[in-house]
Formats: sequence, structure tokens, C-alpha cells
Amino acid sequence: MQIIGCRSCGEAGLVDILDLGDMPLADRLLDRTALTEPEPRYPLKLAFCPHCSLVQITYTVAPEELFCRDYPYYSSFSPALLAHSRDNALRLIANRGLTADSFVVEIASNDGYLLKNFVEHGIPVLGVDPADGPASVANENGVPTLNTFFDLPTAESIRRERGPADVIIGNNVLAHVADTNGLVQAIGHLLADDGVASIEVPYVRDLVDRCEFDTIYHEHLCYFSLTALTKLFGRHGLTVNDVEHLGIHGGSLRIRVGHRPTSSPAVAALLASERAIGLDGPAYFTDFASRVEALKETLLRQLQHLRTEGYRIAAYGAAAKGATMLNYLGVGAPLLDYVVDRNFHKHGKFMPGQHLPIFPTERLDEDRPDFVLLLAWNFADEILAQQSRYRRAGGRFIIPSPEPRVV
Ligand code: DWN
Repeated sequence: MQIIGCRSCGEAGLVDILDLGDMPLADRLLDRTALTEPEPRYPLKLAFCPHCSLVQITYTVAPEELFCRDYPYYSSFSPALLAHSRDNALRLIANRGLTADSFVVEIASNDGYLLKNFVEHGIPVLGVDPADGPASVANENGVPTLNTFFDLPTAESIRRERGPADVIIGNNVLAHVADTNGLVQAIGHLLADDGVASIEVPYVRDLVDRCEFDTIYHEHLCYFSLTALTKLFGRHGLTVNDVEHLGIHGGSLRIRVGHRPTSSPAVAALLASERAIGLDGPAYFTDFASRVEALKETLLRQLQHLRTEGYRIAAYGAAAKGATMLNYLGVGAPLLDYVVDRNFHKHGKFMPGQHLPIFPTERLDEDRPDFVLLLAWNFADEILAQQSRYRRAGGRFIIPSPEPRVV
């Protein structure tokens, strides 16, 4: 449903930034039988809160519709993400001196991709994830996981049964939860007094500076600056103790949050930098919509030109961002032939909206399309290396943003 006020501070007066129109659910891949059925579409509009600086979408799709049945996203299909997650886990184990007497909880723990690193070190863990498939994979792989949403009642129940958590990890979940304040309150309730919560979120500065409009979809309710994060956590007695700007997923912030009211120089520096560039005001976002429109026109023209020249074009990455890209550009068949992806849960299904079929990545070597539009551009290095044989045979990738380029 349409929100009335800001998801963080509740104030009215949100300033519209970008309207992507009515879009299908980005992760709701279709079975062949569903292709002839009506596909729900919902408004996808980005707005800025002038009171607390939070960037957010203005329509909320029910979480049960987004994350439970057939949710196709499994974190373990990206070696780069696995390496990134392992590094984070090992740093937390070392820095926090975690032992068999510690307790680590991950919110949106998916298929156990990250918690497994703590399990390997004999550290007690508990995952919490509402998506049936990934949660069952985690439990099968020895990562104890509650198949439910993380909210205050769940946090109270975990604390009653297991005690407070020394570490809470929440990567790419804070942006996904409709009750933003309830989630932060739940984190604060479960976190030990001397504990740390390690939270990764998409960084709104990278979204705007690099024109990453395809990372906007209904799962991503919020797009954070450190300014907005400090206000959100401060409202619940939590302090951003440290911050890192990471490259993962097109640009993210990793914050370490706790009950201790101390912050590193990195926090003060990034807050000052955001003030200096005006990320805490609506003016920063004024030209974003026109830049997105320009990118769309440039990319569309390039794809249409290649097709007119007789080239065959496929796409790589049945990603949620890929659905936004294809549906905002309005490109499917006959401009593009199909999408390939390593995640076998997606094979045999069809992309939302444009209904392009999804095949295993081996299809590129078998079929040899002339060009491949890289929808999972956030893993470009890994995917280009993996597709060296296709490229050696003359295949070329089109990387869509920040400026479309052929490699
Ligand atoms: O917040 C979210 C972000 C972090 O991840 C989730 N809501 C959903 C998901 O968004 P996404 O689907 O856009 O994420 P990815 O991880 O960028 O999608 C990559 C896609 O590409 C996946 O379907 C896996 C696939 N892939 C592949 O086929 N070969 C990925 C790699 C690295 C590969 O080598």
C-alpha cells in the first residue's frame, strides 16, 4: 500500500525523485503456465525525506508476497559474495574474540552462506529467514535457521531462549523490511550490551552517482545514506560505532552498531562528506530522473541498432535488478533472445514482465549470441572471467551502467 509518511521518521512531505511506473515483482520469476495469467504490477516511485534524509520507495508490497514462496535468490551462487562474507565473518571472529560461548544471529541469513563460517569455527549461530527454500537449504547444511521474519516478538523469543546476541549480522535486509523502526528496535532488544550489529545496505550515493536505477525494486524499500542511518538507529538508542564504504552490490555501506555511544573518526568523516555534497538535501537528487532517462535512451538505441544490424543479443543474470532493467527499458523478445544464470533454481522459468526464458550459462557457448547484456553488472569481473571461452570466441558483453559500454 501507499505510504503516508517517511518509513523512518514518519514525517510527511516526501519529495519525489524518480517514477519507474507500475512494475512487476522483480524476483517473482514465472513458470511457463503463468505466462498467460495476469501479472500483478505495483507503483515503483522513489522519494526523499527532507526531515531525516531517507530515500525510499512510496509503495509497500506485502512481505509475504515478496519473500516466502518460491523466493529464488540464493546467496551462494556468487563466489565473490561468498568471499566478501567470509572476510566479514573472520574479521568479526577475530575482533570480537568470539568463542564457543558466543552467540551469533544473522537476519535474512538466506542459505547459510555467511553463518557457515562461524559454524566452522565452533561458534553457536542462529539464522532467521522467511524464504522457505533458502532456509531449508541452510538447515540441511548444518546452519540452524528459523524460517520466519525477524521482528520484535522473534527477537524477544530468541533472547528468552538463547540469551542476548554478541553479534547480529544483517546484510541487505534493513532495506527490505516494511517496519523499519520495528526491525531496528528488535536488533537493539536482542543485542548484548557490549555486542555489535554488522549491517550492510545499498549506499544511496552510489545509486545516484552511478545511475544504478535497476537496483530499485519493491524488495528494496529504502536506500540509505549514513546521515539517514544515524538518525534511524539513534531513535532507538543505538549508535553507529563505525562505517565502511564497500563496492559490493554496486556500492554499499557496512555499519557496526552498538549500545555504546562512541563513533570512529570514519563516521564523522563520512557524515561531514555527505553534508558537504548535499546528500542530506533534495537538491542532490534533482537531475537523477533525467540521467536515468538518458541512460535508458542510450542503451535502448544501442540494443536496437545491434539488432537492426542482424546481431543476436542475450542477457546474463536473472537478477532482481535485471527485471527492473528489462521492464523499465521495455526490452524482451525479439530484441533479446533469452537470459542465462548460474542459479539452477531459476532455470526453466521466465523473467517477470518481459517473460524472457532463463537458461543455464552453458547456453552462451552452445548458442554463441553476438552480444550479452550483463544484467548482473555488480559481478562483472567474476562473470567476465568465468565467460572467457565465450569472449575468446568473439562474444562481447554490454555493461549497462554507469555508461553503456561493450567489453
Ligand atoms: O538485496 C538483494 C540483493 C543483494 O541481491 C536481494 N533482494 C536480491 C538480490 O538482488 P539481485 O537478484 O539483483 O542480486 P544479484 O546477486 O546481483 O543477482 C545476481 C544474479 O546473477 C543471480 O541470479 C545469480 C547470477 N549469477 C550468475 O549467474 N553467475 C551471479 C554470479 C556471480 C555468476 O557468476
